[in-house]
Amino acid sequence: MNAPASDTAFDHHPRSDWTREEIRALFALPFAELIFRAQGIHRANFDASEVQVSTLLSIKTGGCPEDCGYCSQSAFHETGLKANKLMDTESVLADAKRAKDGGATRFCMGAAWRSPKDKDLDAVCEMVSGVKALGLETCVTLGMLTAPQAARLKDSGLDYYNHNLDTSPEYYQQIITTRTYEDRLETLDHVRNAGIHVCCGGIVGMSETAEDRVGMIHALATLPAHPESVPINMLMRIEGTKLGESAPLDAIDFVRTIAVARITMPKSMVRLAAGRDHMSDETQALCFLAGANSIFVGEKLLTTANPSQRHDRNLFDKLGLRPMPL
Ligand code: SAM
Ligand code: DTB
Ligand code: SF4
Repeated sequence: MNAPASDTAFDHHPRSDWTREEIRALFALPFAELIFRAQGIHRANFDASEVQVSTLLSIKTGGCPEDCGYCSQSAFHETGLKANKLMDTESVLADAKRAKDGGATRFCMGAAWRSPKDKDLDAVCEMVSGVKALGLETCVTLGMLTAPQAARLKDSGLDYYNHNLDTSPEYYQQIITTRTYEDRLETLDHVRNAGIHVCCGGIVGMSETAEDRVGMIHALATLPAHPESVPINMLMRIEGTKLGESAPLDAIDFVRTIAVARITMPKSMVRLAAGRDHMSDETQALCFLAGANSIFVGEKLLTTANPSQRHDRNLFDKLGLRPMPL
């Protein structure tokens, strides 16, 4: 079938009833047509010169009991990564202050847990309150949550919870076996019901098929409400992980994924997340043209490299982009 002639550019209510056929047809558009539509929708909803800037910190690294095939931190993988205990609050706040001085408006803290223990959650809540008091937006990603845990995080001042669907429902079982797609949807429900903004996206470049990318965007765009933030990660290939030898995804296919996310979730922040360190400035420019309007800055993501601050400042200057104010 043809791509829908009018998408949601001027609709006030983003659609949550996208069909896979419609999403497949968007992916199949001629590239210029796809970018033109994504740009129109981006401009109808955002200032296209502004990019939201977040910084990541791994507050508890490695030794994770989950078997996510892409991850350096899974105990199932021999990646040479040193496992660490949960950081102390003071060091986390010092890092958050540096992130703020570096221009970030949101600080995202990640922990390599299946789900947080209540004692650990006490410490994370203290970190969240401290980061919030610095005048930053707060985000954490701690694995699966119960409803009471989500409520506690909300009370501590949490703005966003990151929990990704990662890929299509049908490819998922080949990537992760220790928790299900339904488990993830349940955590997302708890987060949403607690009144925390949802950050939920996925990874491409995991040797998935084009139809898996359709399925991933379909799953995200048909959630009960669109995630406020949609990170699209290009796989960081890590030696020793199950997916360490995956064939790289063509950059144009990556840009198409961003564009279809923008068109189907018009009011969400679409984040050009992991993978920028291996991307040319030209590919990143195409991602911004396709409607990406959020990035991670800082020289490290959780365990892997990200472009230098100097490189990113230069990129913003070249493209005439500005950090989005809070
Ligand atoms: N342990 C928590 C969890 O998985 O829910 C939080 C941290 S986890 C590292 C957060 C997300 O980062 C994953 O869901 C995945 O989408 C992304 N990610 C992890 N490793 C990656 C890699 N090598 N390349 C790209 N994205 C990755
Ligand atoms: C997300 O979607 N991407 C970020 C954040 N959420 C937590 C993580 C990217 C991790 C990349 C691999 C690493 O640095 O270990
Ligand atoms: Fe653990 Fe998260 Fe890595 Fe999966 S992605 S192995 S849950 S740290």
